[in-house]
Amino acid sequence: MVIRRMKTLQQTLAILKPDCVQKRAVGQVLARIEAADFRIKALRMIWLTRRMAGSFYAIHKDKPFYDELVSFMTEGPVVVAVLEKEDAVQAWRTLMGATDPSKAKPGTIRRDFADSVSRNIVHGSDSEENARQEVDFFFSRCEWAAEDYE
Ligand code: IDP
Ligand code: MG
Repeated sequence: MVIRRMKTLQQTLAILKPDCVQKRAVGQVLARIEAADFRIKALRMIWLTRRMAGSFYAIHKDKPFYDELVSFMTEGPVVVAVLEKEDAVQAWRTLMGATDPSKAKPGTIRRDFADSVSRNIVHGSDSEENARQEVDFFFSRCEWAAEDYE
């Protein structure tokens, strides 16, 4: 008899931003991710160039906070990760909390660790399509697309 798993796993991209690394909160944030039942499929620390950060956030290039955002994202290294779980895109955004930490729900990562709407500790993809693009921006498929390893 063949037992098939009915769950549809989804992947999303997480970034632990420079403020997260500076606060030495990487371990605590990763622990929350794992406690929330995500599987970490790929993980890397990288110091973004202005070109990379600007390109990653190109969707915001006309926003008043774009220059501030690029400067912030390049002020130190970040940790990028592919997270996998059922409905991962929404689940990771829920765990992160609202963009503005003062509006984020208690118990969310941004509420507990972030200082402001600009320095808000973590990034998460906002749709399945953007998640695919953002994962591809940082990782080669061969780094994380392997079959389940459990
Ligand atoms: P998100 O990270 O919750 O998806 P976005 O609206 O996509 O929020 O904004 C991207 C990032 O730009 C935010 O996480 C934050 O770092 C920064 N940002 C957003 N809004 C503001 C703002 O009003 N002032 C300064 N920085 C902002
Ligand atoms: Mg966004």
